Amino acid sequence: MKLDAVELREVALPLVSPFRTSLGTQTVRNALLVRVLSEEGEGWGECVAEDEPSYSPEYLAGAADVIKRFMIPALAGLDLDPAAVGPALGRLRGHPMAKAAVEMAVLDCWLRAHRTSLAAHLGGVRRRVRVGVSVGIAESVDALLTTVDRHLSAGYARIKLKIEPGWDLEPVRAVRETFGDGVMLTVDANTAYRLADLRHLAKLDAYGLALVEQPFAPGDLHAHAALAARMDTPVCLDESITSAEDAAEAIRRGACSIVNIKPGRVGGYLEARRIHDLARANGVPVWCGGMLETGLGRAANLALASLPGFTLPGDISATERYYHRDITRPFVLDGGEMAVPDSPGLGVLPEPADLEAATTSVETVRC
Ligand code: OSB
Ligand code: MG
Repeated sequence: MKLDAVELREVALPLVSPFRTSLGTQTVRNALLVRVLSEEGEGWGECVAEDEPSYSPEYLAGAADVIKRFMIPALAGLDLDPAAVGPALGRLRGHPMAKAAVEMAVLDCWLRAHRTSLAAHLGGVRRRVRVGVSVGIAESVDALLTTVDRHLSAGYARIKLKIEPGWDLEPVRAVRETFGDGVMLTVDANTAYRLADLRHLAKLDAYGLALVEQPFAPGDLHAHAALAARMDTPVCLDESITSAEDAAEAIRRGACSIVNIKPGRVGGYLEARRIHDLARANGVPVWCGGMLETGLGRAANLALASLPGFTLPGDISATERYYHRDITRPFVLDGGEMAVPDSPGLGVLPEPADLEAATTSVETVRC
């Protein structure tokens, strides 16, 4: 298929409640949507870059620029299928989130034309997947317990607590003591610690966590391996893993025994599947991370999470946990699980009125 035009659209979705991590506080999700138009029809992608380059070096305005300036010209005129996008953009270094958004839009368009769902295309084996919720740093332990109680009552299969120095052992202990050993509990530090904190972090072993996610800087595999060697709790990497090669290296060095896979961070759903395959071949469990996606990214993440190696619940929560009004139909939680879309492509489209209401800018680039 050939691209006729690409539409770049920014949307602003106010969050139901502020989301605080060791990197900062978010109250609105500004997202960049990529819509490809071809003779075969349309396809939608979502770029998970955030406003500021804090979680990753990418940021929303930069992603829109690199797509417009370099990626669309690199694809224009080519006879594309989804697997051709990565190689066609291969000479552009970095920018995995921008690449992932473009590939996602081509995947959606191509799969719609071929009447195939993303889950089927990727090799999904489940119609429903278990999901968890990522809980931000709270004002107080009491406020945290109220929030966790609400999510457990809703039926979430796992609770992830954001931590940072000064907000770690105490909130984790309080949640464990209040809700008991039956709750699957994890923590995510978003790189907030240093090697000197190793002894402190190892105290988390007392709370039966399913994993500790990304305590150290993205490039510091050494610190993660050192922690893994002295902790019983499995170490999981998020920010450190930007490709299948990274994942292989981290596993080989003992820096993680679980991998958080986010398609945006690794350059797309096809690279995400490669990491899944590699991890599975090494007996390493994976789970699908989240970036406060709109319903488009949520639909695609559910498809990815239906692959056999995704054995831990993902950060794919119901729409109501993020937004009062999303741009697609709402996704709902049912018995700790969510349904994997099974219609062609992503299986969802933006609802025109909701999309209009959220849109802050649109630009069409002809190919
Ligand atoms: O580290 O997993 C993370 C959101 C934005 C940036 C980084 C992260 C997160 C989350 C949210 O934890 C997960 C979700 O989308 O529910
Ligand atoms: Mg994380």
